[in-house]
Amino acid sequence: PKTIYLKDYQQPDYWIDETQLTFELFEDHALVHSRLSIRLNDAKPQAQAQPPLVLDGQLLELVSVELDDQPLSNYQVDDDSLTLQPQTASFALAITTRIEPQNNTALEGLYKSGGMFCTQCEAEGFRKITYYLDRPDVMSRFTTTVVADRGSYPVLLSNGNPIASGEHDGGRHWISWEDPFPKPAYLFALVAGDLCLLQDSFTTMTGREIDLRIYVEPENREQCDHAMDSLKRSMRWDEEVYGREYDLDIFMIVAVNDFNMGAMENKGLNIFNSSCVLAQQDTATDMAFQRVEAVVAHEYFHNWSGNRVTCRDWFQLSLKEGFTVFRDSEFSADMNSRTVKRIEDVTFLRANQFAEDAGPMAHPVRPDSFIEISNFYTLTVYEKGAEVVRMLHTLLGAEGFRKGTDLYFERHDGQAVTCDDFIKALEDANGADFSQFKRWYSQAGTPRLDVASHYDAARREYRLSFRQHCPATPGQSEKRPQVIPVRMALLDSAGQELPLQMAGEQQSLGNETVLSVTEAEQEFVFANIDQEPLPSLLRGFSAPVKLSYPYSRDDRVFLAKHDPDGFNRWEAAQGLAVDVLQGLVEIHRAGRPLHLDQRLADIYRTVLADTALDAAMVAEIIRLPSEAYLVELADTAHVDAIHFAREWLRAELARSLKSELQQRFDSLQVSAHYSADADAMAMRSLKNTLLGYLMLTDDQAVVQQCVRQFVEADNMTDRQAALVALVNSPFEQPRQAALEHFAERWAAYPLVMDQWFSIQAGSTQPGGLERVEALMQHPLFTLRNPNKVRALIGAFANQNLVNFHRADGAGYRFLADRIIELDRLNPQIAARLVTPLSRWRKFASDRQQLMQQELARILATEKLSPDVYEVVSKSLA
Ligand code: HT7
Ligand code: ZN
Repeated sequence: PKTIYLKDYQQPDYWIDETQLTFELFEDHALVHSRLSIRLNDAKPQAQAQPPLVLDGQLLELVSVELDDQPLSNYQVDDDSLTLQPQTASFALAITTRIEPQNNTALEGLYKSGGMFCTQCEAEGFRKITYYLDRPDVMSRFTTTVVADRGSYPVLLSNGNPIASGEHDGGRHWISWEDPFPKPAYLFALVAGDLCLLQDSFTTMTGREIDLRIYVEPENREQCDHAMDSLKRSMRWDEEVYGREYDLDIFMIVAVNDFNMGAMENKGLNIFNSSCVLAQQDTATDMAFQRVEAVVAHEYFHNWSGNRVTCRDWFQLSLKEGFTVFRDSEFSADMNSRTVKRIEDVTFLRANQFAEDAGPMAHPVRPDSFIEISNFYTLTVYEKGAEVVRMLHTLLGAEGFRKGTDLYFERHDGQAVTCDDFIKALEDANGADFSQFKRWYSQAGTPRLDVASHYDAARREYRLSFRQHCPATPGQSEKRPQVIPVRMALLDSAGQELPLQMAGEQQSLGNETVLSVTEAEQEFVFANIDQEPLPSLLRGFSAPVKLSYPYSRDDRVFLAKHDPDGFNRWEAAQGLAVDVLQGLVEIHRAGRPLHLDQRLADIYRTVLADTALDAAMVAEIIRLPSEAYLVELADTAHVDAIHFAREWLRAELARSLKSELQQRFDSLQVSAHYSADADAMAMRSLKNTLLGYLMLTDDQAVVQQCVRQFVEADNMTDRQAALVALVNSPFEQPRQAALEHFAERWAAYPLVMDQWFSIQAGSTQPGGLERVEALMQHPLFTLRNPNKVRALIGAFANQNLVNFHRADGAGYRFLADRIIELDRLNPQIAARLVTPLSRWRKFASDRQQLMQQELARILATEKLSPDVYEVVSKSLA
């Protein structure tokens, strides 16, 4: 497979001004007729008289080609392209291709999900529909006609507004759609199916009435209200916070069951994985509700950050994804608890993106090269990209950032641009210079920021010394210092923030400031400090770095109890828990007995008694760091010891705090009727975290309480939490009974059954692999549905570390077999499953060998897709 480089980017030789498509859909094939108005790109210096036109196309049967209405036979076709030699600077090209959507298991291009036709064109799926200049800098006005049997496919949708419809013989009908906004082919969409409609409307800030539509399969009709509410709130928020108004008359969302990712922002016709649309008290957890809200917002926000202003090439993917993730996380923070949302995001980033940044697939937010672009829809491009935008927001302040985004949208509306263009707009609007900052886009790896302090009582000065270092990553051995904004405060012995003033400067900085660390080594000296303070550093996780300051355990206890900044209170408790756990892992490995550090129990006791503190915050503070995060932090991760130490600590905390846990749990039982608001969700989050601890106390009364909650819950959050607790417990009888009951009750609900698979796949009880192998045979399991693959195989390999990393390597063998099998059906999903094996360098040498062996076996497989080839070969390099 060929590597593509950013440095090789060139403008296209031709533009496509108009794209007229007609789809004739049948059960065993589809005919795609395209008529393209093409024009030579005269801004591009040409080496020869007129360059050939090379259209992208894959897995297509070419039926006919006409140039300016004359049949053409002088062209070349290979596996990836159609090449012809035009003689004029502008011309019309008509192409007919034949494809087989019903056999498309890769879910890229036009495919069938159940009884419905749908498309997924990002990044390079359009070339599986017809020959085209399938690159994001070629933007065209699309008109699409869909023809299909009226009985089976009464609903026919595409981008834009419907402009005409009619009947054909034989029960077939057609509808034409016109999208007035030029767009790249990756934003094209088509849906045909027997769908029911939830309809609403939204009045924009200039008084335009937008028709909002959510299409789902009839049995899901009752589960769309939350998505619709989320959509309306997103539309209002984007007007208020970014001044962005929706631009078409209709906005449509369609839910499909088979989808490779969460959703897709096609212009005016978003296609969603049903897991990101459907949410109802009885079937969806609070987490699912929040995910629906976030994904609906994310896709909607793309209408400006992605569609109106799009990417010049796929190396710029974070231009739209990093920015849009930042936008959706700020939206969620405004809709729910800001601090809790930040804690969730940071927890996720540190356990997962930091691991990616330290692994063989590490790449900059703007990658320099790729083999298969689908492999670069990564946590680095999305989540780290969002952190980079967040730092820009921090550096400019909300107002400056808004001035910058206003200029960006105004200057680049209708264009395909780069990350540099985004930065330039922020610079120009604010008179700022981000030339050094831009290293965040080009350097991979997570910087370390080591901080030391010195207090000079005589001079009343406090000095913070920073040293930054970014480890080598594949292809980048040397790194230059980055701009690291450190939001911070200094606390006195009562936990009060001290007024800040830099030595030698008159200006008062208030009680909190943002230090810009730009050098490899840099010092900041604060004046007029009367006693040695304790620093509260990197508040709100103001930069995606690994900060290290020599806090003692007592310092962390102090910060956990007194830091006025909620995020850093949580951070201090986490830091203490990490320190305690790392100590326990070592003690356990040395064969010595474990003891509970009472300081951790003391913090937990204090927050459990604090009824004024947001219940969701209490839940976050008493949640121990995940095994995955402990693996990421370790130089060599000893999975069994990590698991043992963490479980031991959980059980020990549960025993020590039994009465406090039970008391708080009981106090939350009285909560009245179900509600999906933030407070009710916070209560459930805490209640179920407490239940998880209480179940470790070997108390039959608690087991009964858990069973009761499972049976009597009036919502899926509580029911699922009880099931998780039972499935992870040693109590065979109630566990089996609950699993059977659940499967019987929810067999007809695929998304609920995904949870059932996932909970079992994640169970750390012994015999995990055998359970997963048995579940693969379950009639509802299929490798063809990405949600099922993620629920069972993904959950096992990513979340069940002790069972996956079995010493005999059977977990690795199982995963490699599934990757090989799945690669023939769906390469994108197969490639994503490689991640846990790719991290082999993290583990002890016996595991390393076994994992490498399986990677080598995958690499030796015949006809491997470029997707899997890229990830596996880079993992072994
Ligand atoms: N922009 C969308 C990306 C996407 C995608 C990429 C590759 C393969 C399948 C896909 N489905 C959706 C999603 C988003 O970030 O909004
Ligand atoms: Zn996105």
